[in-house]
Amino acid sequence: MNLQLHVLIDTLTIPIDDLPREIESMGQGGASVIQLRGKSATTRQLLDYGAVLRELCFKNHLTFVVNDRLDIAMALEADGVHVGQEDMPVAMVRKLAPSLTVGLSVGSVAEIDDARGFPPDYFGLGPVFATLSKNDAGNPLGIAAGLDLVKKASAIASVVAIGGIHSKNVAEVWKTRVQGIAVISAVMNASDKKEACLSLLGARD
Ligand code: TZP
Repeated sequence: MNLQLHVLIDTLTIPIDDLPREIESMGQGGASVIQLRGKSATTRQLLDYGAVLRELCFKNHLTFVVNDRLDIAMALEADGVHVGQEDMPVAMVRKLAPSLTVGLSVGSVAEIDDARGFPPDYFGLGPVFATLSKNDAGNPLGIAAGLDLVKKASAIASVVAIGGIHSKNVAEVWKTRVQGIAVISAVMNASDKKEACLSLLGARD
């Protein structure tokens, strides 16, 4: 699975009518995974918006992942589900939906160690830098501590770095040898989403 660039989309961020153009643009820029989020969305909103997103991901050869909600992921026949520390444990996700790719958020050695018994397919490791996109993201790890965690986590699963990553600091992140990065604002705040994706990926050495 190509983990290089996850773009996280909240149901409220891109109007549904703009999705076809914007998803195509992200795909052209090298995004490989689209994650549906919707912290304040109702189940019905997630299903309606997600159905459109799912179809567009299929059309543009992008992996479609649902954040937090295994029920929504299963209903939409998503490729994967991404869970946090307070969500359904990876072991239970595997039991209920063995074919799904599973991502797990981690931000400490303890959380990485905890995942050893039932490893996810990839870790979302962060926040690497300060972020305004998630209230409860926790303190930024910084690159030095982040690098340490990347090494530990890589022994268990692939690693995708997240949190405050943008075109000016992304080169430092790529140097840690993560398999991918995940972003919200770096792409959502850009009017040209293809360019935004290209510049994040172009910083890889
Ligand atoms: N998990 C840790 S940080 C974060 C999530 C979902 C938010 C990332 O958003 P941004 O705008 O790329 O910092």
